[in-house]
Amino acid sequence: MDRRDFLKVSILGSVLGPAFAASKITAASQQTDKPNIVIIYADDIGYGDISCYGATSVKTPNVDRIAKQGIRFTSAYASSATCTPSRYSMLTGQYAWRKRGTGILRGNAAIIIDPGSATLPAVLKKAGYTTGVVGKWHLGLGDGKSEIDWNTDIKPGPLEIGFDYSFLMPATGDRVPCVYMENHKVINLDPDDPITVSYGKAIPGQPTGITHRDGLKMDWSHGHNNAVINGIGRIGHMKGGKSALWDDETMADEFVKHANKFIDRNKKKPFFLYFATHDIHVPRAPHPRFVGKTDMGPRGDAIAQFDWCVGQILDTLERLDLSQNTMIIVTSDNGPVLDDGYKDQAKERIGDHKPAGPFRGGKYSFYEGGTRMPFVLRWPKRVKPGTSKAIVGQVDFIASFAELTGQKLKSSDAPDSINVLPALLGESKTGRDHIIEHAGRLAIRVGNWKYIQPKFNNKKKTQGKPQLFHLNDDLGEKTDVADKYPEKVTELGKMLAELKQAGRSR
Ligand code: NG6
Ligand code: CA
Repeated sequence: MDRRDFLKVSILGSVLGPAFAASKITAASQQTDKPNIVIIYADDIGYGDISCYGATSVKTPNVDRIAKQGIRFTSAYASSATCTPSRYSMLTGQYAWRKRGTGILRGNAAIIIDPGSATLPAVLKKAGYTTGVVGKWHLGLGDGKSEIDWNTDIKPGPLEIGFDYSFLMPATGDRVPCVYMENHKVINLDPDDPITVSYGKAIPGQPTGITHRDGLKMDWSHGHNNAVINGIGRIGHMKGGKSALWDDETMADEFVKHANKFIDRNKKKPFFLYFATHDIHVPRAPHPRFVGKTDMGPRGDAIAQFDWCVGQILDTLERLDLSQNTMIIVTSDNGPVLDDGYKDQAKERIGDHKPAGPFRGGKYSFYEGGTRMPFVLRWPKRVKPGTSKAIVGQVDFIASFAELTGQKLKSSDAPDSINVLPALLGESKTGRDHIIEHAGRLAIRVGNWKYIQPKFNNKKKTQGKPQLFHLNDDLGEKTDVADKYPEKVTELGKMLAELKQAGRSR
């Protein structure tokens, strides 16, 4: 109800008295029909890292439980093969590659989502939801007019783009500042020990991963040799804020605690929770109780920890009797990576585990392994269990949930978000007819054809040829069939160019 409707209703209510009261009850019960929405967003978990998608070296019983009681999607996509652009696309409904400055952000970057725009939380808030984000942010903070001062209120941030509550890691686990923020503030900060952050020069007198390499509890393999926090080298320099520093080993517990509290506080009204885990991004330092849960070392153990987080949220929903009318989605922001900058044995101990499942590539890649994600959805009240091959994108959440909650989007809102609600609910076998994938270059999947742009040189001139794969016979994108189907190459190249040019997908 917008303000005008609200005024109309209140005026009518006072005139009509009891008759109106009855209709008010109907409206309220319709409200409760809106499902709660929980998106659990993993970091760097690949299609093959989850047991209901084929993993055997690690068990993910909680994600599997959602798959069993809901729908397991096999053609669901993140928009990009790295974190910031995938998250940007999911929350704005606009492909990140359409906007400059949406690549992997530094820890002190300004916010890249415009306050006041029709974001996923803003749309749901308008529909009457209480909205919260817990976990990894990595979408920037502050207006960029001046350096972020971590010792004062920091905004704009999530609260200015549609969230009612936030408990965050500002950027990534491997980037400073290594502190938690609640709403506008760094928590547990001692004013006498203020935080300084630098993504340029080292801060004199502070140990770094180079000067103090011998004492590190996890050595770095590339990058990650600036500030040393909790015995781990990070990207970026940081000084101060000792009492506010996080502990990597208890981070999953901390996020779960705040996600559960948010659910508990809002159990009586529809809520939207975006729960973005740190797992299984680097540095992988799971809690000791998960160490050794798999034979794959920290990367495998972090998957077990991730699954535990999912289980905790499921248990909370169950305990509060919210399971039936909560739509819960578990998916990931980009494909898998083994060595992402720390010597954590991910490569050495992988065994026969296939992190990207049957797909080629992983994080940073425009092949399917980069963006094709595990994606399970459960909403017992409405959705029948099954599997789905429908093509759906995380970028589609806004248009789909706007439809679900009776919100109208303006044509300029969420330009790449397509309403795939029938597919998400298992009521249609088809979702989108195409999706654009992004990792430096763009690729487009149309039906079972996949076209990958040629490489460009630094003058934006093509260098090399486009690639074409037929995913039906070649899920692993092993055989480039561009020479065999030149018309297809032309057709898909043209379609991609037109979609780029149009500035929108719908
Ligand atoms: C890279 C980092 C990598 C990771 C990534 C972002 C190095 C050498 N590599 O630049 O470790 O942090 O950025 O990952 O520093 S993402 O999942 O948040 O996109
Ligand atoms: Ca990621």
